[in-house]
Amino acid sequence: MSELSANSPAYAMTFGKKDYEFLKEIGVGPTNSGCYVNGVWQGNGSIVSSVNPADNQPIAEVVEASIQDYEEGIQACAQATKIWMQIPAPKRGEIVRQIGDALRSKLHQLGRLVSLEMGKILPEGIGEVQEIIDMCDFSVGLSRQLNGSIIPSERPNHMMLETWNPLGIVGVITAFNFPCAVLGWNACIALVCGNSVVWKGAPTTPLITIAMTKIIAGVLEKNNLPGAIFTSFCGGADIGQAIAKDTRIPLVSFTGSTKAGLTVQQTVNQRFGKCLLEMSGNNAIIVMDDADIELAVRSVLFAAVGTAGQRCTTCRRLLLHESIYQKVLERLLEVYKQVKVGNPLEKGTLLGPLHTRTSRDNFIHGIQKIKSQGGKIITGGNIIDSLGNYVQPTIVEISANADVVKEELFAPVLYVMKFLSLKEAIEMNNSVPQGLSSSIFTRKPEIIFKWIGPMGSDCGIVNVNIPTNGAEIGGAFGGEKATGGGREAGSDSWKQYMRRSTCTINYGSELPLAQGINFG
Ligand code: UN1
Repeated sequence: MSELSANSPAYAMTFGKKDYEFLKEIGVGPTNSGCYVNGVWQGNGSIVSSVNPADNQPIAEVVEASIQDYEEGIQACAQATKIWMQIPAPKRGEIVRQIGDALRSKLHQLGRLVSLEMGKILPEGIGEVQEIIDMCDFSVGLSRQLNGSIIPSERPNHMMLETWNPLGIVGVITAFNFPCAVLGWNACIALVCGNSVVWKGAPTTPLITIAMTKIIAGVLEKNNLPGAIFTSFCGGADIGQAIAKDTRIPLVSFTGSTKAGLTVQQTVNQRFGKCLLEMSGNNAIIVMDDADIELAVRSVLFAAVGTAGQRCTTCRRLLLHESIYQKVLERLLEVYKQVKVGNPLEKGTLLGPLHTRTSRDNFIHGIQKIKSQGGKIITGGNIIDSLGNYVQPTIVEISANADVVKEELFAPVLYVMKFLSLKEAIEMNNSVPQGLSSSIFTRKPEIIFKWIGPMGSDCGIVNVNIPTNGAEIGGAFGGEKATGGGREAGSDSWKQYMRRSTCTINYGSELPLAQGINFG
């Protein structure tokens, strides 16, 4: 065992804690129906166990959706959509405001469940629920600002305007790593825009899907609205495929791997549906020679080790100017040694387990591949012997050209590389297939503006002096290239959840044609 041993006092863990009492307060029991269909809880598919990543013990059982459950749910949802889209947008905003309040009252219980079931540390679990509350607040304001525009017409007595109408049903497929925040980004906006939502949560986080749905269902019920406005399914790839194929769903928002997302995109495109894709990232932090080193080191720690490296915004590549290379690396090694690995629910833990046994196996295979491609492990590189899926936070020195550097390994593994000039650093940043997030550490305005300009980072998120992860909801979130091109959450992302109607109105009695055409 290396210095990061499970037996070391720094890694004291409390496994097997069975304190699940709080789950009752958010509507989760030992056995649960996993589909909310037409306002009723049901489930006729497989029975699955939700497993605690900290000890691989089952937490509770869930009955997933069958294809029949899905069909029933979509039919009811299509009916409910007709009611929902006719409710004025600010009134829809009021419903989303109530959802935000309901989430506020259960913030700690829901955050605890995220931590328990996904494995991220409690402050991050609570932060994730806070992210949906923020999205509710944002969307309430937005519900009074779904503004169209008036465009000058070239024809006399004509008026041209753009109005925004709901799409209908929005399908939302989310991943295990943000099992509820990503639902929030999509659902809050989709709902105020007048769409119903069909949600399939990640197969390994069904309890969060159920608890979140119960909160939303409670608000719909209290307001005498059809439950089918929010239809939700626990289930696997068959339900995901059904959503992708379904012509009743004009927009499918997918979060997950590039591989799975490509299949979804191709299926949705086949039927001329729209896709909003938020897929793999391979995010770099660049540290220039003038950077505030302490700020950079703290940022790298959060970006590379936070959420056990399982964010799509996790920093996977650290590009260091050669003149500060050694200094930064030494400081990083110092802070990595202080990282407390342990039960994510326990105070002080910084690194929880990976989400599943498979994630841990992927880490093992990833490390083998790294070594076979010339990677030098500077720290970490091993799993930690325990009942859970714990691995060591890992730093690797490797060539930027190694194939493995182009891939997303969903674990706390950081590749460190050297550069000589800004130009070289930007080229390295842009040299991977993915294009989600990026950050540079510098104090020089000329570097900052080059970095955010046309010859700078090619990512959707282009930060300065902050980590690659932890984006606020106010900005549009998403990335380019193999990340999929989608933009979710803030800014004008809402436009993707609506259809634009360009209306030209003739209020005169003549028929002048555009481009001056005289047609008889
Ligand atoms: C994700 O990993 O899928 O910027 C989303 C962040 C979070 C969202 C991450 N707000 O890190």
